[in-house]
Amino acid sequence: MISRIDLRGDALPEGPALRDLLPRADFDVSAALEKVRPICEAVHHRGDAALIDFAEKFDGVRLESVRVPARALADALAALDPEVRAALEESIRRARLVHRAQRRSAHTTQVVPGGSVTEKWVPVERVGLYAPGGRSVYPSSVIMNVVPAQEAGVASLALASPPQAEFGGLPHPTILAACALLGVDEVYAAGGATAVAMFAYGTESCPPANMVTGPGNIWVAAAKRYFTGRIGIDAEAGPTEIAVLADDSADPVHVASDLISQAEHDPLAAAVLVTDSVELADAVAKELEPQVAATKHVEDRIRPALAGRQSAIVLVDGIEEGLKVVDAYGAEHLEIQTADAAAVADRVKNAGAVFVGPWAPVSLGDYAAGSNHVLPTGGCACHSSGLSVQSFLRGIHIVDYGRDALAEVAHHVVTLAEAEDLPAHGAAIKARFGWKVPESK
Ligand code: HSO
Ligand code: ZN
Repeated sequence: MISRIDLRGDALPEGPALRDLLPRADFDVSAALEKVRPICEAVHHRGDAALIDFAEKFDGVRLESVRVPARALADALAALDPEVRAALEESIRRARLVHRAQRRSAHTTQVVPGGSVTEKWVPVERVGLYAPGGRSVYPSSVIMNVVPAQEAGVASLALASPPQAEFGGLPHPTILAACALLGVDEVYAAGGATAVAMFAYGTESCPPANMVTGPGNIWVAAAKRYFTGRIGIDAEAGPTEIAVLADDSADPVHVASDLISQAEHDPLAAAVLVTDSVELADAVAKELEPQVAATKHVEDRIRPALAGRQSAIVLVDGIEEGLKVVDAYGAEHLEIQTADAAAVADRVKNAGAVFVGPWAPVSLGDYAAGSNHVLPTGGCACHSSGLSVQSFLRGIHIVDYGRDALAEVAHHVVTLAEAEDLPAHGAAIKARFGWKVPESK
């Protein structure tokens, strides 16, 4: 069901050459870009009317309005299963604890007497959050997007999720209930690229947003790319990934169940085990069969995900080599199931999130560790972080210099302006000192 890549024996290649040996899904956002362009432009030109037409075409339901009435949110919360409600509340509580601690306060550096630079952190004013519908109705993702934005102090938060024909054109009730629990009352029934376009351009019923975040399929990723530069985005989320770095101390039953847990998301989901133990590799491969057979979503997602070219068991000579492999891969989620897992985890450089030891499976992080589950995929963990309070803040430098402080450095500024052939830059300094460069102290 899952292929094997044997990297034992020879020394591992470095950097990109190593990455090329590792499995990864095809997720070609640029090809999808051309398809979303007309959709985005239709929303630009026809606003709500285009959203309503697209809902009819893609979701099979004619909407009266794209804005979800407040009543529908209250009804969804009232109808929510009390156990689901309690679990969502606990998830929110833990996420708030972790994200609140990420807040940043302003910091002033006194560069010289009378000359300072303050970095202050200002939340993005208005954010549009996207929650997928269809196969992935995840109230947990609503929490993971809303909590950091709220903790960052974003004043205006709106959420969009596809209209569902079976719920009379409203987004899925659990999404609405999660919004109600989080205090998000501005919700729209719009899906995929149309929702991103709605937030980017604004329509009659939805004011434009400065930033759009949230997971989604390739169309959502393509729409985010289409608007990059016009609005802020979190990331172009690709299919979910789990990598497990394990030695012979790992329990194959746990490793197999964790690989399957993320394969459950999508036929393109990636499940990668990196191990120096052939015994563990054999045991996990064997264990996958009965566990897969016993679960749901088998033929449509799990089997194709595990059998796909994006998943594999990678054999390495030792945990040292394993660390090189997982760093080259840069997984969205990385589990360390080795002896002394904390020490190994400490050495990881590239991963969206690291899960340490046998009691921290990715499923915990998906719902209730307090960590965020919107994480970089497709190797983007090598340069990007998961969603956090920081994602919704802008750092602004406040430059405050008095006369003496400017005079002290004026000579250097004028010198650099001349070196760059920008005499008017230098003149802006000289003008303040009777058109002369003040003597440096
Ligand atoms: N593992 C997914 C998030 C998720 N899991 C939502 C369950 N629900 C991507 O990190
Ligand atoms: Zn998940």
